[in-house]
Amino acid sequence: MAKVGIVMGSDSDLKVMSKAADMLEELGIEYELTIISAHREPDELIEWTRGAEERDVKVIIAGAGMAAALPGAALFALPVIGVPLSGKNLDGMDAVFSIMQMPPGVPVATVAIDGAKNAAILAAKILAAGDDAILEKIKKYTADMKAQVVAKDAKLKQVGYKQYLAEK
Ligand code: RP5
Repeated sequence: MAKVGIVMGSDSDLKVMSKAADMLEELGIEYELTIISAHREPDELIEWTRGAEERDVKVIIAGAGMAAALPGAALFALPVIGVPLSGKNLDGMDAVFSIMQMPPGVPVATVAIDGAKNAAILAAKILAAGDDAILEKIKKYTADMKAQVVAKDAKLKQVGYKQYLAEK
């Protein structure tokens, strides 16, 4: 079965990157979760990426902070989504620029800083192009999201902003 490969540079990234796993579980999409540091174990990263296609990984979500290196991106023929992670000193700006500024010919779809949930939804949308069941789940997720905002607005109008905030 088609799956998403989630890879991150350190276990210190796991708290944020687990949100991608949560979202994929909610959509019923298989995934694998791996820690490989591009800087500390480049050979392992290359091996993992080379084997991804054989393992039926159709999209990779790569999360990294600081000088976020995604050298494996060039080895994977299918889409790669990068999640820049907020580091300790530069609040993730370092990782954003590292991940966004891939050289011509090596595209990486970059989501927001710590945007692991959106990375999972984007991965699901990529899979949905060839999978009607996933497409229906995404449509339902989007409709549910809208319904939640509509309900919040109705409550705001009903109880007023002071009561609304007091209950929040
Ligand atoms: C990056 O360096 C990792 O993705 C992580 O965000 C950052 C710090 O790693 P640790 O020192 O916490 O292992 O490669």
